[in-house]
Amino acid sequence: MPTPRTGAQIIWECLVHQGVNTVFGYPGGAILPAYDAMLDYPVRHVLVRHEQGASHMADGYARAGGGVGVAVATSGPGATNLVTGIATAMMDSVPIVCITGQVPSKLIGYDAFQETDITGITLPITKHSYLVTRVEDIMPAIKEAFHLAQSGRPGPVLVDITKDAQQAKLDWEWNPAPVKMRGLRPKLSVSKTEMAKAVDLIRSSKKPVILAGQGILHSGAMKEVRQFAERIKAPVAMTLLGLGGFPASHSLNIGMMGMHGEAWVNHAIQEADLLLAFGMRFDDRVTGNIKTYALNAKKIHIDIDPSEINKNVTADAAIVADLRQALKDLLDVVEPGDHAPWLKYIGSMKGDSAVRDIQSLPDNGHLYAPHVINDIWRITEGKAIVVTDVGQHQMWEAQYYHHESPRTLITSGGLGTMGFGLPAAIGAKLARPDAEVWAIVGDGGFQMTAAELSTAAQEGVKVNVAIINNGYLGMVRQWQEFFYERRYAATPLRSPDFVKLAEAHGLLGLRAERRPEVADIVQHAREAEGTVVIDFRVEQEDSVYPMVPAGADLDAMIRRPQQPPSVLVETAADPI
Ligand SMILES: Cc1cc2nc3c(=O)[nH]c(=O)nc-3n(C[C@H](O)[C@H](O)[C@H](O)COP(=O)(O)OP(=O)(O)OC[C@H]3O[C@@H](n4cnc5c(N)ncnc54)[C@H](O)[C@@H]3O)c2cc1C
Ligand SMILES: Cc1ncc(C[n+]2csc(CCOP(=O)(O)OP(=O)(O)O)c2C)c(N)n1
Ligand SMILES: [Mg+2]
Repeated sequence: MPTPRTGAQIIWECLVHQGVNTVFGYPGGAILPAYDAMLDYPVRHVLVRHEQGASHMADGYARAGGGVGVAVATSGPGATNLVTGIATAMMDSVPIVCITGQVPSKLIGYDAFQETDITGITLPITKHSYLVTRVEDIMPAIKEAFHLAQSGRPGPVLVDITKDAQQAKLDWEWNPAPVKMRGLRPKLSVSKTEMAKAVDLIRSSKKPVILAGQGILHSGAMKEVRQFAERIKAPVAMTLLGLGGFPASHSLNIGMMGMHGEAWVNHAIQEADLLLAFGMRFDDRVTGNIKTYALNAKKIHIDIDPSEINKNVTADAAIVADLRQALKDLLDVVEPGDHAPWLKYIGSMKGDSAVRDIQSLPDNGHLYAPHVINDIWRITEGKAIVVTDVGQHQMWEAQYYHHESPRTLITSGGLGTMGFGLPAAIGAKLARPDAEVWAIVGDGGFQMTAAELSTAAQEGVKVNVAIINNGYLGMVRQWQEFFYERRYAATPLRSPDFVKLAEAHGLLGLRAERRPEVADIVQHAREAEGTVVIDFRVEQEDSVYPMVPAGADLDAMIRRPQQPPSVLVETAADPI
């Protein structure tokens, strides 16, 4: 039965029908009708301290929980503050829906107070955006937004709703019919010709490498990837965003590829005769110099987005499909394989992996970031959801926290957004309240959105924040060390007393400066109630190794010097 509703009420009716029970936002004039109506609906509103926090929280919520995250903001500055989070979600294909208030429709185009063309601004960083000026268009726009955000390759959608549309009334009822959109007809059938080509390439390959990307998580293809890898006995290399899509402890998992990937993985890729790209997009951090990338290898590319095929790397067999479905089809026809000599060869490049276990190295009085991260991994038994910020600590996390299951590493890969870590961790915890959530952040990135500590305190959300405090914008300092003759322009960083900062928020603040202190402090944080901030004072000028300099050949890596002052070595048998 149609019932009288305001546009503001329709917004919440639609969100509740979409299964939304938590939103992240900040009020203001143009969205006030919606905020007023919100009080009558069973939705938890998390009041952020800056709208960037809302879009990152919605992002972390979606990545951790596998659903859609929702951010709400007012017009003008509220909407523009969402932009960095929207771009972050776009680059990493994360489904979020952002709802913004807009000035009354009659004022659009008159430079009204807090008017900004947010649909125009976000055009290139959303899958789609709507400007809704009539109350009757609110439901179709919100329904389509949720559909688009999750369908095919996921991504962010923005719905900008004028104040008068929120205030107008309508006799309204929910339309449960599925969304049908003209122009959105993804052709997702696995081509028989391409399948046959793929099967031939797999059969004749002696040195295959599976490149496991984030598409595995999106399609829920963990089981199929595992079955496939075990069937053909091929090594599996991970992208940063694919970590967790294939268990770190699996004997076929050889580790991360790319700029800061494992040396043996990059060598294996360069020497492979077949690459099987599963839901990954050959980012430049993954390929290095594209002209010399895996020249000996044929490529099979499975991706749901046809625009990814032949974008960076030419495919010899291309399957445009949901990865899980494609692998199911392949598993029906692919014969068992055996690549023992190839696996042995990669193993020999890897050397004695115990050397990489930094816990077995003697304590030289210095605290290194890998020690901290390795201890967090060990103490949480690899079961925590770890959300990182961007920089050196992010790469060390990828190297030293071993992810066994999907959606346990949440990190900004494509945009590399500093400030992502803390708010995304708060979002992740709200999506997965039973999970232990750690934010591993740098001293620089943490300060970009540290105000969200206040959100965590007000909302009673527990995340453990490990600040890898090296006194530098470390990753930039590393580039200055390697490529700019150690001219540290604008990278030394003074920070507030992080313990006192935590205490100012009514939160527990802890500090560790020596290696033996780490384990107890990590345990203390886990057991404490509420969000805990730990200031880990680590070695200031350590660097992330290996490193493929930007644009260099994938196997032209800078390696960790084996001599003091560094006690960390990569492997006993490094060839270079
Ligand atoms: C400081 C820094 C350093 C970095 N160093 C590295 C590094 O050393 N190594 C590294 O790997 N990355 C690194 N990155 C991350 C890098 O920039 C990319 O974000 C990452 O490599 C992308 O991984 P991806 O292709 O798996 O994921 P995405 O970029 O998310 O691509 C996923 C692909 O899967 C497809 N897809 C989505 N859903 C499905 C589905 N259902 N079925 C099939 N396909 C689907 C999408 O269309 C897309 O093409 C770094 C980032 C930063 C900030
Ligand atoms: C918003 C934003 N600004 C600038 C950069 C460039 N950048 C990448 S890493 C980095 C340094 C990060 O420093 P910190 O947070 O202390 O982490 P660390 O590298 O020291 O672990 C900078 C400035 C970025 N990625 N994002
Ligand atoms: Mg730093």
